[in-house]
Amino acid sequence: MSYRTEEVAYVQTAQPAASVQAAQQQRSTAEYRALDAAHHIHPFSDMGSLNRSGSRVIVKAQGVYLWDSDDNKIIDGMAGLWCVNVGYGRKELADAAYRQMQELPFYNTFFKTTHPPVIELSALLAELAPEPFNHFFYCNSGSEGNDTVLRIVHQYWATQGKHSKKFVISRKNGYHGSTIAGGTLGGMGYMHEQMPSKVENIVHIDQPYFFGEAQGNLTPEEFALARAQQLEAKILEIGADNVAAFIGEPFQGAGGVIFPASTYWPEIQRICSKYDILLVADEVIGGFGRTGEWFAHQHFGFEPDLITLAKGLTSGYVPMGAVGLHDRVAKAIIENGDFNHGLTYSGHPVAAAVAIANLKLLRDEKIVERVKTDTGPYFQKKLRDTFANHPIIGEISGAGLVAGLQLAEDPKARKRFANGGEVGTICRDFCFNGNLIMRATGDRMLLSPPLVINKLEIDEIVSKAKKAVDATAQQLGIS
Ligand code: PXG
Repeated sequence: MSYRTEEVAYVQTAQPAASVQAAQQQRSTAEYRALDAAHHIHPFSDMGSLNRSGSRVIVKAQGVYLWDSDDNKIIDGMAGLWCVNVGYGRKELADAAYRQMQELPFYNTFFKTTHPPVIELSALLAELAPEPFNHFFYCNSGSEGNDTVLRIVHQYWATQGKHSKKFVISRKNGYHGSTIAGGTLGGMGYMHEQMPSKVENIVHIDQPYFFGEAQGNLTPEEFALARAQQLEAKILEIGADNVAAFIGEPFQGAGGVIFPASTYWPEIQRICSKYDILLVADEVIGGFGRTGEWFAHQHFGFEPDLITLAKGLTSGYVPMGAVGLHDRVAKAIIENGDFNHGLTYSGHPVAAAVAIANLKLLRDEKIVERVKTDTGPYFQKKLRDTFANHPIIGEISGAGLVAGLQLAEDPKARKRFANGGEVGTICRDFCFNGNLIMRATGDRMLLSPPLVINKLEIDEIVSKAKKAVDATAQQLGIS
């Protein structure tokens, strides 16, 4: 019997059920790792290699800090996974869940029924979202949100009698989730390779990634405009009568915090209007204050027809996703019979109660305003002051409390490192060992801390990031 199998026996037979809670907090790191390796398949991971090195076990969190099972205090530069906007340990959210579980832990919203939490949440979202967004459909994740988007888009065009409008245009290196629809919409080649089949009629255009993909002497504005115009070319290729929608993240999150220049979104909007194509903003990362606006499309100044929401909707305390419908889309869906889509947990009362408590904190504590006027500008300036002339930093992107640092072999010549991703991994490991959580996407180092972070904590993140980037340069022999 292998060591791992013995661990299974230990859990299943030696632990009375009542003590499992206590046992969860009392195991040693080695025991946790052995059990994790024995039974848990992690998302997006090479499990063989992870099981050999062992995962870091996170056991508690408060504010912007995490603690691991060896009692290391780690500053979370990624808000969990771009989601813990109000920070960890907010009792208001725990109380809301507890109260709602006692009052009405579940009821569905399918068969002519509804309940107070989902009603109140919808009214609150209508108050917080821009003017034309007054209707919301609920699900459990961003991926399901984008599945829902596809369903709404196709139902919308059916109600308009335009049945040939079936194609959805998305972008390479966009991320829209990991269900089959989300993965197809996304433009991650390594995900497409492992998908057994894809959703039909989804095509991709190039992303507005200036540092990595601009040729010649184009300015960022000229490049962004050219990339937006690829949408027009693609529509003309497919035929406008066949194109239903364009979907994009206002800024690409998982793709590397790629912020398009100011020319990009107005051009996308113009093209969508000209050819009568629905414009979908995937706000799963950008929504709920990340850029200093409630929604990232407001930062970029455009008006989508649909918005996908998740993550910051509940600050990740419980899973919930949603789609916001512009009035003109909502009207078509509402007035045209059955919409045959729904999930058991659409509008789950506990998730809705937590979302309400979360949104009220963001609103009443003026957290989003603070990101816009105070901590966001401070964070952006600090990063730029610290890294502007660093020998391996080629670009600093971002606004509010989200940023991307491009690691580059020759920053001035916009030359990236060969073997994309290797240097990012080195840098990420230095961050990890320095008790800073920073995400690496290829050779871009990403930050997206909780929105409640204060200036001292920002200083700590930036100085730890600087140490990690310096150590990376040193390891590469660049000074
Ligand atoms: N849209 C966007 C823009 C996202 O960032 C999703 C949809 C899917 O949401 P769910 O809740 O189904 O995961 C996301 C998720 C990363 C990373 O490595 C990013 C996400 C998820 C997991 C990892 O940066 N974003």
